[in-house]
Amino acid sequence: VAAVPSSGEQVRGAPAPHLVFVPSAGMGHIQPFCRFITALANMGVEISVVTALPTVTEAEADHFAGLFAAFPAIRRIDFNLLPLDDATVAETDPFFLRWEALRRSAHLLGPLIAGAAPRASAIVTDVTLASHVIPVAKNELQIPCHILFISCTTMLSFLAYFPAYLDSANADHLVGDVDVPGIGRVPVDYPPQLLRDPDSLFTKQFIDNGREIARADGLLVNTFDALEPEVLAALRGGKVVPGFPPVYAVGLLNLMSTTTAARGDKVVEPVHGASPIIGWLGEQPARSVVYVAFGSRIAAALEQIREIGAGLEASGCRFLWVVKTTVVDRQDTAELGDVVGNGFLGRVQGRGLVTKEWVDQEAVLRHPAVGLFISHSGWNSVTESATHGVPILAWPMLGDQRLIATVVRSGGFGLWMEHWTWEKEESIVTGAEIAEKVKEVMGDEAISARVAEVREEAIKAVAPGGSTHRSIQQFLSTLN
Ligand code: UDP
Ligand code: G50
Repeated sequence: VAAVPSSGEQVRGAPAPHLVFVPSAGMGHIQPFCRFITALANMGVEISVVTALPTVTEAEADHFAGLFAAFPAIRRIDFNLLPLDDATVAETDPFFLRWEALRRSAHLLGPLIAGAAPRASAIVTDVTLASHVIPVAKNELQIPCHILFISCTTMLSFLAYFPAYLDSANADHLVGDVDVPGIGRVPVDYPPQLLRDPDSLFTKQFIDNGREIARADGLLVNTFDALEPEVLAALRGGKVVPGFPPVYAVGLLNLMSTTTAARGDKVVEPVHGASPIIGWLGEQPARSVVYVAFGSRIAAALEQIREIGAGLEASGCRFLWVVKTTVVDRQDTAELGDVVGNGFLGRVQGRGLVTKEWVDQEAVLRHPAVGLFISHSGWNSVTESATHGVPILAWPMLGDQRLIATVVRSGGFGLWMEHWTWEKEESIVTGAEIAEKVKEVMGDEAISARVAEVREEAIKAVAPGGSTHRSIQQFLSTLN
């Protein structure tokens, strides 16, 4: 058994374990993978990363390039994907299509990973690829396979239980509320809505992955014990799925990657040029700015974009607003002024900053001028906000985002506007309502106090002796 490094110390005297990472697609998946890899590399773990190039988006490409530039010792294993056949053309989401291409090419991973030197100790892959990568690891390579789970533990429990739900409901898709043992009732409109469609590619992948994760050697979740204590206990106690594999709470990964760098032999921090956005934030009073962003892959409807603009304007608050009009960044050719509408940029000049560019979201949330985050509640966004003590106004749209919003609500560190949806045209949220909510939450002391507590708990978890730190050591101690 290899020596277990304590945080920030390189493994000395014993051969370091060699982990082969097989990430999936989408920044919400790539970002936590890069962070976990950074944390482990800072601890002296040997790492290879299987990369399928070109990536779907520019943001993903930039991110991988940054990782390999910061850690020349990390090996890149190029993965040439097989083309998708016609049967999948009905699907339009570029990320689901990439997941499918990775899944259908997974049998090619065996020889690629068998050729890695030193011999791989284990594979760490993404949940979207679980049903295809776990068999390669276990049957063909005979090495352990772990899943780095990039969403919340509530989502993981739902995923793990979903196949049993289908069996008990005698259904092949989501048909009603789901009673997840040990967790409670999940209303039918909280899980990914695509699960109501038995023919969607997403549903097929989700069911296969849900079944197969029970055969993983471990689930590494981007959370920490004090953030989701009950759900973690239920999952670990076998209440959700009997005999479920070990669940390691290894988050929050944004904190893990930076704290290990600070303590490690190699200090690797991303290098950012002087950013005009951070410069502007520096001129604003503490806690005065509302940050508005809906992740890396959601394009809001034009009409809704205009209402958000009206709401921010009417709130009287300072704001930083990231506007996205396309799912894939490479396709974005719109003019910002046209998107936000007539004279908006001129009217809010000085008080509001609007951009279509990729922003360094962590740097924004870390900035003392930011007092509120209006977010789609992607798990990375939520955990980044909590880490920096910024309250969240959750406006989930699709996928896992509503289940994540339940975590924000039950954790008390933000508000979930449950009737704010994005699905139907008649449900456009008006600027007046947005303005009113923004003003209300900006002054909510209970939420501010609670998010400050969560931040403290998160910092404790990643410190030496903290729950995350111990979980990572436990995980590493299983490798040889
Ligand atoms: N992100 C960023 N700048 C942007 C948009 C997104 O840094 O302009 C990062 C964000 O900090 C987060 C990730 O991209 O780490 C998005 O993941 P999340 O789970 O929040 O949402 P998704 O994009 O998967 O919907
Ligand atoms: C991305 C997305 C929609 C979505 C999710 C995304 C999740 C995460 C968990 O990450 O729910 C998950 C996704 C797919 C799968 C298994 C688990 O097959 O755009 O819902």
